[in-house]
Amino acid sequence: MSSKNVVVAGATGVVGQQMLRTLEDRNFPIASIKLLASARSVGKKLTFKGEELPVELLDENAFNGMDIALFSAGGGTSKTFAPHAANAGCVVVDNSSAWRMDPEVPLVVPEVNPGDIKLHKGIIANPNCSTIQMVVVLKPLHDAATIKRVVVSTYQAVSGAGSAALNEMTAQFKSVLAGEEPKCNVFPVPIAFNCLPQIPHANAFGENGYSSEEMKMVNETKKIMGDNSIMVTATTVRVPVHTGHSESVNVETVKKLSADEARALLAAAPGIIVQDDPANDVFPHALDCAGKYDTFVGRIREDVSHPSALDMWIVSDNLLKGAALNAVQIAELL
Ligand code: 25A
Ligand code: L14
Repeated sequence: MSSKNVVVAGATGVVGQQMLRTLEDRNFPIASIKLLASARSVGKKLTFKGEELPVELLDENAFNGMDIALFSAGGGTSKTFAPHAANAGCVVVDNSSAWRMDPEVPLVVPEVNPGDIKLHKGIIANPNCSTIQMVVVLKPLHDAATIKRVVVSTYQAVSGAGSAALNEMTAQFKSVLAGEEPKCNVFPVPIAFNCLPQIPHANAFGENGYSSEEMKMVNETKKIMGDNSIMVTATTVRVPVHTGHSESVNVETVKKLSADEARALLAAAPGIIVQDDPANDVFPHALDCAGKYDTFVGRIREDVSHPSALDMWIVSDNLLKGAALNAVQIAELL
């Protein structure tokens, strides 16, 4: 792979920071790197490979001469600036929801549909975090037994909502433990000592009663798996965890899979670690999965209420496989 001129747009954010660490850690071949953010961060310094680099302003001209742009600066920023980057000859890997369902834009998880990358016209979308870790596990099951329907409930970490949300949770825990009233700015109600069935935290719900996060899981799963017949229903919940999304997933298949068959299929699939020895209390936990690249699956069992369905527990780092790592893997394939 020849060295590339790489842009990280949104470099100061929680995902942008993980993009830098992932590019370093995987030794991505970099000729030059440019770190972009909004005006309030211009002049800040970030380190990359031991070097201090200045944060520059994300504007229309920032992409000239660059090869790959990793975007994680929110949907509005991507909508405005990704086309400028693409016109400047950059391939954009966009982590926001702005372009994911655009029929011209491939939506890629390298373990599932790497071939779709070739169809890009300058922008490739990185899927929603909860969807990525789920489809990594669904893919080998679908190939072996054809998935009919998926019922998922998520337990999503606060880091998904950005650094201001993490700071708010920490402050709320301290307040409550000190016997004071927790203050809310980011979340509408306290996230500390609570569960919020509302993601995102503002304007979450559509006319059908689903939140936009839930409908992302429904729609993005079909697009990534390349199969519109897969039925998905989701309930997405924010829990007071720092990093690592957990998911309870029920998968109904055309052909019956035993729990042992599913474990064998998943153990052989890329990007997955089966952690499933409940007799010895071995199954995935968010705390252990944070900072790791893999998707972890356990509690695999045959659904006692259905002749051909499995229940399982899927955990992965929402900032890595759910965001930064998946984007860097796409860049590696490019
Ligand atoms: O619109 P969406 O798609 O729903 O995305 C909304 C937010 O979700 C995060 C990301 O926040 C995004 O802004 N996000 C997106 N995809 C995600 C994923 N898969 C995801 N989170 C988890 N998983 P973030 O905090 O990770 O990163 C924000 C970055 O974007 C830069 N940015 C924002 N607007 C920009 C822009 N860059 C250029 N032009 C714009 N118009 C942002 O830079 C950051 O790098 P910044 O300079 O605005 O912020 C620098 C520091 O300021 C802190 N901060 C953020 N918001 C506030 C704030 N401080 C005070 N008040 C705030 N409201 C941040 O901590 C940041 O470090
Ligand atoms: O679609 O946990 O990538 O708030 C990023 C933020 C999904 C939700 C996305 C969060 C969103 C996520």
